[in-house]
Amino acid sequence: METSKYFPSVETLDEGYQKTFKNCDELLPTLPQTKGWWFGQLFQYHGFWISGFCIRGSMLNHDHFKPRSTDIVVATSPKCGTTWLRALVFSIINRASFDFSDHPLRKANPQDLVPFFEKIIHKDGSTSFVDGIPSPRLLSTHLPYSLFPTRMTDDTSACRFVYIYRDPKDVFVSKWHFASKLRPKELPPLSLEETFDLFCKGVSHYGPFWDHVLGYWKASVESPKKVLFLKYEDVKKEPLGCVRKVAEFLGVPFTPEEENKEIVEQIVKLCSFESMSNQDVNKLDKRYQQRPVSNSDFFRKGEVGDWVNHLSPQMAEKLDQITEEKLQDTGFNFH
Ligand code: PAP
Repeated sequence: METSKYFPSVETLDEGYQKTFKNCDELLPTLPQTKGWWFGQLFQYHGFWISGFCIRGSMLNHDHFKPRSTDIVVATSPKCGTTWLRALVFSIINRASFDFSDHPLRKANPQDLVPFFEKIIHKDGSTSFVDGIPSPRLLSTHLPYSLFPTRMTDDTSACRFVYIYRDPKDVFVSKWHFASKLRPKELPPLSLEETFDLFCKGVSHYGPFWDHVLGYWKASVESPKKVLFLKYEDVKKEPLGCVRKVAEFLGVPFTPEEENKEIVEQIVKLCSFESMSNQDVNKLDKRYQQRPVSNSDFFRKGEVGDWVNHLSPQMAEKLDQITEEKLQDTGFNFH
């Protein structure tokens, strides 16, 4: 079980926070558990496999986070395009503040500009850090939509979610590569076949993948002003149109003057895989960053359909079949 080791000074916190930590510490051992693909345990929490640390983040959110109407949440199931969407949303929102030749995205990884919500909500052991971020706050999450409190998801709160999903075959391959890199060398390597079976059973970080996607898709249908639902493959195919769509959804459409200055084109170029993966900051290794993950780990190929190089036709067929079954009668179609 993961304990309060992340919060060494928990006793010094307000009673309300202490209560949340205590509730979480009591809850975790009662949940079904399994080993994560790299390090740590995953717990089955409200139907999703999540680390203890992120469950605690979710509980802190539930009990203490004060959303603002200007909050923008970049939401994804892991490996669906989080890094890319963070970069796009950051550059859309801040387009008037920076020159493209000397842009923050040339000096910082998108995760430092659009922080990971389940993680930073722990910073300082309370929500004080996240409360102190100036508006509009740009946050990023892997939490399923159903885990957000109603004060963030009902139509009266104006905070917005931009979600991106991707072909599960490419998601699995990307996740397997990522996990293989992160996995401690003392452990046996992750077999592609065994990991594939886990993914198919929904046992992966924030899995089952399909339930995650469906949660946001339903929300986008019910509340189109609150949740924008994008597809990685569409953004690859038509990046300019997608960037305009995101800006419009966020209430900051491009003006004719901005269009004349080709701001949309510059955003797309800056955030492209080629540009981002070649920034020195994104070539950094974790040893220099004192982090468990290197910035460079978030850039592999950035292509559509790389699964053909890793999955057998039988595996691909199996995953497609699961996808079809999961989506049956939902009204949603991956294609
Ligand atoms: P996360 O959910 O763990 O934060 P995320 O950024 O979603 O990771 O996943 C990384 C994937 O996005 C990688 O895909 P691949 O393994 O299939 O190559 C990565 O290459 C891809 N990616 C990162 N940046 C971009 C980008 N600017 N454009 C397109 N794809 C990108």
